[in-house]
Amino acid sequence: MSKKTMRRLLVVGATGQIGSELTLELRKRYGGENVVAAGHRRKPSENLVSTGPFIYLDVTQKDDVEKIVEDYKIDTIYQLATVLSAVGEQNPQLSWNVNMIGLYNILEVAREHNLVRVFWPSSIAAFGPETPRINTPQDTVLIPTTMYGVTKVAGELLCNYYFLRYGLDVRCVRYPGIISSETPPGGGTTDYAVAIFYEAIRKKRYTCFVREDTVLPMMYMPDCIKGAIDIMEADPSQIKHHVGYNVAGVSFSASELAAEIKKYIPEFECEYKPDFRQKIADSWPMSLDDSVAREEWGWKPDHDLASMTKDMIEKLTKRFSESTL
Ligand code: AKB
Repeated sequence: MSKKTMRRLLVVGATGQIGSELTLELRKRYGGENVVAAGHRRKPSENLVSTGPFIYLDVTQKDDVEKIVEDYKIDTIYQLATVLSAVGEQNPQLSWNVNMIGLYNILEVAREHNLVRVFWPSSIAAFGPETPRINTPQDTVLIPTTMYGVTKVAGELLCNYYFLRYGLDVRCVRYPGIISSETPPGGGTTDYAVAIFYEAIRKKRYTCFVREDTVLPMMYMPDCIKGAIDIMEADPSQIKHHVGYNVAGVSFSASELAAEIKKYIPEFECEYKPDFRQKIADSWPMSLDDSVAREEWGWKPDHDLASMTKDMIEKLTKRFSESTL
């Protein structure tokens, strides 16, 4: 840990898929009052509101970001507010504004207020069709063809610039698709791998928007949270890349996931009707080489396809049975 330690944390995008679970985990570690949750569009869960401060924030408004940092004496920010790939292709201007202006505001406020550390997730969307798709290296071609991907590459470069120019300790990982049972993602290409569980349990059928042979890198939420916390708690001497670290979880095709779910729900039927998201998926890696993250700060995922599927089915089945009581 550096001489400056993280004490007062702000999670921007706290009502989103990753933010909602990361905030609760951070509150367990650092204390509820010390972790301020900021959300924008989605209504916060009861849990998020009852375990610590919650505030509405539009990350594109720098003055509002600054006010929270000053009011709550924030020293560390997790910036998770983003417009994902599929929605970003429907509204590229919105994607640029939220993703780039939002990140720029966070970095500027962090610089001006001399914050200890910033976390910002890049994504496999930073890669493009010219990138090697199997075991994609850490340092490789970054020419994405989606606006979301463009904002991820530009964001990585911006974070690196703030580190080199201002010494801001900003840390990034390139997340694969994230699979989780608490808060659904919204507007991503990898969302099929979450929706398939909800539909398999509720309707025993799912129409998948990518082809059955589409292989993408994915990660289960507990590994995603672990990655965010481990990289932020690593000693600064361990962090040599201030652009995104590749972090791999598990890679599988859509039909392999459907087959794994069928082991628990034998009557489950999946059909495949690829739409515009297929082209996005085809431009992304199938698997990642995350050896640099493993070597530098000890990254190691815990979940594979089998353990993730079992846990997802158990958690969602329990939740749905409780909500129909
Ligand atoms: C998306 O599908 O847009 C995201 C991502 C891979 O960053 N889940």
